Amino acid sequence: ATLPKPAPRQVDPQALAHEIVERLTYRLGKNAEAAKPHDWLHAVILSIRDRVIDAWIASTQKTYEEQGRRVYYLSLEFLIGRLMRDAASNMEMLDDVQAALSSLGVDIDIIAALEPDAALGNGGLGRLAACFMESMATVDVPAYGYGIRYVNGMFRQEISDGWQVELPETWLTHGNPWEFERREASYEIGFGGRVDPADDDEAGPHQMHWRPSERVIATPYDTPIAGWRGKRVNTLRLWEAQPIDPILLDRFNAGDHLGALAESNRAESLTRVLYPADSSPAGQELRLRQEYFFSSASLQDIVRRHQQYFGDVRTLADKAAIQLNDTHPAVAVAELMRILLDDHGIDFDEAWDITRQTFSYTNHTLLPEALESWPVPLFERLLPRHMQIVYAVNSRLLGEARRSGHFDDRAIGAISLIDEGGERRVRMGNLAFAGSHSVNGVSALHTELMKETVFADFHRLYPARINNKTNGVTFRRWLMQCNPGLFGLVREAIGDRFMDDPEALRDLDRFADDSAFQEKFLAVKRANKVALAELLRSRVNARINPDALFDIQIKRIHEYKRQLLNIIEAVALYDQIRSHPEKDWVPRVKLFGGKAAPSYHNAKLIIKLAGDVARAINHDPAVQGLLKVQFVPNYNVSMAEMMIPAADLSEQISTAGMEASGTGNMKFAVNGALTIGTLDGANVEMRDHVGEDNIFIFGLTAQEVNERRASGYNPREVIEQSRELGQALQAIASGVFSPDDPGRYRDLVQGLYDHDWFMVAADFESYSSAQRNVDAVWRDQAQWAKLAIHNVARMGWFSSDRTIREYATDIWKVM
Ligand code: DL6
Repeated sequence: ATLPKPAPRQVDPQALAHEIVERLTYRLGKNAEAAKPHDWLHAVILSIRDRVIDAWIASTQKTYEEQGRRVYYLSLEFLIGRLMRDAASNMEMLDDVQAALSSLGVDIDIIAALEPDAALGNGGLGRLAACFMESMATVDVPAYGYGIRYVNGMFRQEISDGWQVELPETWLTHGNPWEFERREASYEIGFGGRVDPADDDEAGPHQMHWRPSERVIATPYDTPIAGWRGKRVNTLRLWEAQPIDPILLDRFNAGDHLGALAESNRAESLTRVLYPADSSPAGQELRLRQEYFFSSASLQDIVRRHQQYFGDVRTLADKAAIQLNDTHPAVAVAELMRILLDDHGIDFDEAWDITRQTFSYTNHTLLPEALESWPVPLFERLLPRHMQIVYAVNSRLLGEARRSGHFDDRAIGAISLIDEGGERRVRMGNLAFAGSHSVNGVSALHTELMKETVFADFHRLYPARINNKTNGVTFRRWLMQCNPGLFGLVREAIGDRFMDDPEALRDLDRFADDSAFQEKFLAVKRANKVALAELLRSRVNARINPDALFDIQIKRIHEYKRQLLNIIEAVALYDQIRSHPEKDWVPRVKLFGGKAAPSYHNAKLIIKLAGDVARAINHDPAVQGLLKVQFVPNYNVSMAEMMIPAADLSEQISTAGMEASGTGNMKFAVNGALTIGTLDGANVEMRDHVGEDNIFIFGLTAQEVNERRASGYNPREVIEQSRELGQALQAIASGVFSPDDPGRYRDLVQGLYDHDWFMVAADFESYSSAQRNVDAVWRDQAQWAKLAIHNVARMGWFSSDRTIREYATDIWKVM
C-alpha cells in the first residue's frame, strides 16, 4: 500500500508566520501574547527543522536506493556553534523567516542571540569537523558524523582580575530542538574484565571471548546537518552514556541512597565534559574511556547498518569509509578488529585487510606533547582484548618491516605500536597509521613535515600512504552568513555563481582597482567594525575607534601561536609612540581572544599579560587615539562571526613548522582582512593563491627554525642586539605592567632569554618591520582596499567544499 506522505510545505512569509505560531501553540503550549523570546526561538527552529527533516528523509532514502559507500567521520570534537541561521540560510528561507518574524513583531537578531553556541570542541580541529559536515552535505557525500554529546562542552571563560576563570557551559539548559534521541539504536559498551578463549568448537585461533566487568549504554542523539540549498541533509550522531541500571533499588531501599545511584553517576560522567585539552597530553583515564566509548558505539552502529543493508560484514570496506579525525578515535582500529575476529569469526589476515581498507586517518599536529599514547597497564586494564589485538598487529607490522631489510633497531622502535622508552605506552598515532590505507596532513607544509619527522619511518615502509588535504572552511557560514554586507556587495558585483562555486570569487579581481568599488568595500568593512565596537562596548565597556586599524589575533592561547610576540610588539610600539609623538602613527586597535587549557600555566599568564598591558596602554593619555589593546573574553564561534568580518589585519604568526594548517587564517582573508603571518601551515598556500604582494610574510621558515635550533640558537644574543626588544622585555620583566606583583612575568621573560623554544626573539625584528610595512600600506586606503579585494577574490580554493571533494575522490572513493 502507498503510505501517505506529509503535504508539501509552502515557504512564504505569511504561511511561515502561521506555522511559527502553530508550533508555539501546539508544541510549546504558549500563545503569542505569553511567549518569551526563548519560546519564539524554539518555535522558529521547529519550523525550519521541519523543512530540514523533509530533505533529511529524502537524502536517507536516496542513499539507501543508491546502495553506495557511506562516509563515517569519527571526531571527538564538533564545534558547531549556532545552527538556526545556518540551517535557514542553507534551506534558502532566511529572508522569509526574517519577514515572518517581523510580521509577528519579533526581532530575529534578538532571538538568534539566545541560541546557545554548541561548543563541543576545543578549537580548529573541532571547527573543521563542523565545516566538513556542512560541506559533505553540500557536495552530496552520504555521511554520518560520530561524536560525543557532552553535557558541558567547552568551558565559558570569564576574566576576573585579568585571570582566566573556567565556568561550565550549559548549552542544554533550554533543551535542544535540533536533536532526536534514538533509544532504539543504543549499544552496550564494555570496560575491563577478562578475556577467555572462545568456547565454540569451530572458533579460530584468534577468536576470543571478552567478558567486561563494567558496561554502560551508548544512546545516540541525531542532529540533521543541511547542505547548501538543502541538496542533502546528513546526520551528526552524538553518543550519550547511560547506566544499565539507573538506580539499584535494593541498595536504595536499604538506605544507601548515594550508593544506589553510583553506577548511574559513573556512566553519566563519561559524557559529561569535553576534555579541556588542546595540543597537550590528556593523561587521564576518563579521556581513554571517552575515546573507547564513542569509537565502540560508532563501530557497532556502522557494522549493524552494514549488515542490515548488505548482509555480509566481509564487504564492509566496499560500503563504508571511516575517517579518523586525529588519533582520538584510533582505538576504533582495534575495536573493528575485535568485532571482526570475535563477533564474526573472521581470520586475522582478512580482518586486518578489511580494517585497513575501511579506515583512513587525518593527522592534525606534529607537537610531540599532543601525540597521544596510553600507559600499557591502563590500556590493558580498561581494554584487555584490545591490548591483545594491538600486540598481535604489532608483531605482524614489525615482522613486515624487518623482512623488508631496510629497518634497523631504531627504525623498528619508531614504528612499533608500543613505545618502549621508559614507561611502556600504546602509541595511538602509530596504531592509526598502521590501521589505515590513507594518512593525510592538513596543509602542504604539514604533510611534508609529517613525512620527514613523526612518520618518517612509516613513510619508508608505506610510501604511498601519506597524502595531503589542505583544510578549508565553509563559505556559507564564514562569508554569506557572518558578513551579509560583504556578501551582498560581492553578489552585486559578480552575480550569484560564487554561491555554488566559491572559486568564481575570482571574478572579483577585476574590481580591485575600481575606486567606486573600493569605497563600497571600505564602507562595508567600517560598518562591521562599528558593529563590533558596539558589541565590545556593551560586553566589556571598551571604547574603540572604528576608524583605527583593527588588528586581531583570535585562537587558542598557546606559546607556539605566539600571542606573546604580538603583545611584546605592542609594548615596543607603545614605547615608540611615546618617544616619538611627532611621527605620523597609524591608529591601531589590537584585539586578542582565545581560551587557555585550564592547566596550561604559561598560556594563562599570557592572558593576564595581555590584560595588564592593555590597562597601562589604554590609560596612558600619551597614546590615546593611537593605540589600544583589548582582550575579548569567552571567544567562541559566535564571537568569531562578529570579529572576523570586522578585521583589517589577521595575525597568523606561529613559529614556522608548528601550526599544522590554521583555518582562522582562511576565514579572515575571505572576509577582506590582510594577513600578517609566517610561512607556516596553510599560510604558505594562502600566499601562493593571493600573491606575495597581497600578504605580509615575515620571519624564519620551518627549515630555518630547525637550522637555528640545531646550530645552537642563542636568544640572549639576539635580544641584546635589538634595543626595542630588549627594552620591551625589560619593562615586562621588571613589573612596569604589573606594579601589584612586579615579579609576575620574570620567569616568562627569563624563558625567552634562556631558551626561547618558539623563536619569539629570533622573529621579533622581522615581525616589527612587517608591522611598520602594514602601517605604510594602511595610510593609502585605496591601496589597502585593493589588496584586501584581491584576498577575497583569490580565496575560493580554501572552501571546505574543495577539501571534501579531494577526500571524497582520493581517499573515500565516493565521487
Ligand atoms: O586541522 C585543523 C586544525 C589545524 O588548522 C590547526 O593548525 C591544528 O593546530 C589543529 N590541531 C589540533 C590538534 N590537537 N590535538 N590533538 O587541534 O587542527
